Formats: sequence, structure tokens, C-alpha cells
Amino acid sequence: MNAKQVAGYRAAEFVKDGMTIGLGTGSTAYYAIEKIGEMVSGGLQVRAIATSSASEELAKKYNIPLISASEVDHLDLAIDGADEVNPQMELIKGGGGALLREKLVAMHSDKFIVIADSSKVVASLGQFKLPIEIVPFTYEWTLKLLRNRYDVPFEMRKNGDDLYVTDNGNYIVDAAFGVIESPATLAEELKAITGVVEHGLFVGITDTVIIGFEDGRTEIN
Ligand code: ABF
Repeated sequence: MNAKQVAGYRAAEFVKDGMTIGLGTGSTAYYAIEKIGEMVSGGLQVRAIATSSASEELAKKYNIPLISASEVDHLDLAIDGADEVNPQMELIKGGGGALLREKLVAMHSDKFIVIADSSKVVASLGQFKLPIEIVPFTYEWTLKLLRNRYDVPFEMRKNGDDLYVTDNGNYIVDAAFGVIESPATLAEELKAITGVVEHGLFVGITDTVIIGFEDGRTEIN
């Protein structure tokens, strides 16, 4: 078993009959969805909200019943991957481009479980480029505001020759902070910049982190 599969399958064990759950995005969340799909074909009753079109397609493939957010006022549990996780259970997410929906789903879940292999565990966040979702209208000006405020490299995410467009119709700027001394401070500052819709810093949201290893072990915090 690969480490992502170990983590994903272990997280699926937290899903109980009758729950409304959030399905994450990415190659680790894939395994959680796969396992939940198996559990559903074995009789488990759940309802789910997906954080991306890709995860929605996967849920459909596994016959996991999907609902819209207007049908519930909160989720019991959400399971999602991460690009980096530090010892304080703070995260960088959004490498896959789904950070806004991922954050909305995580924020409205009673329990948010992060799944990852050990390569995602870091002492400080920031080596992975921080994704920042910005509105397309006057995006060059938003980029200029960011560049004026932080002396680090910013790069508009591309999809071939075009700018990458999120599931919400926005653009993403990837910021190479290197080391983020205070994720909470940076998170607040970025949110205050006009044109920034959301960013990939998840601070104070995670309840449990499950790290998977290739020998089948997990570490749960
Ligand atoms: C999503 O998928 C993210 O927010 C993160 O960018 C990515 C992790 O991907 P993987 O599990 O494929 O490494 O959860």
C-alpha cells in the first residue's frame, strides 16, 4: 500500500452511518473517497459535498450520494489532503487549485481530518508556494498590491499558455514565501487585501492529522 492510501483509508474509518461529509481533493483524498465508496456499496448511508469537480466525478463513480450546501447547515466531518502540515496542525493547501471550496467545507464541518504522507510534514510552512486565489477583474493590480506588500516571488498560475482558472472562475497566484514565521498573521493580512478571495493557509481549522506510511502504519494527532 502506498502511504497516501494508508492515510486515506484510515480516515474513512471515521465516517459513520448517517453522516453528512465533505470530500476533499487530490491524490490522497482520492483514496478516502475510494474507501468511502466501498463502504457505501456495503450499505453505509452518507450524504456528501465535494470540494471540486474532480471529486464530484469520483463520488458519482462510487455512488456516494451528493447534496448541495443548501440542503444542510453544517457537515459532520470533512476529510482532505494538504501540501504542507506543521506541528501546530496549520496547513498550506491549494496546490490542486481547490482551496476556496476546501476551506469553506472544512470551516463548516464539526470535524476536519487532514490526510497526508510524511513528505508533507514540515517544521515551518512556506517551502511550498502559497496559493492565493484572486478575482480576475483588475488582477494585475491585485498582483501589484501583493508585490508591493511582500518582497517574495509571485507567479500567476498557468494552464498551458492561459491563466489557470479555478472552479469558482478565479485566478491563482503562487507565492514563494520560503519560511512563514507567523501563519496566523499572514493569513489575516492576505484576507485584508482587496481582490484576494482566499488563500491556502489553514490556521485553527484542523482537528486531526493522519499521516500514512508505506509499511501500513499511521500517526494520528
Ligand atoms: C488538496 O490536494 C489540496 O489542497 C492540496 O493542494 C492537494 C494535496 O494533494 P495530494 O493529496 O495529491 O498530494 O487536498
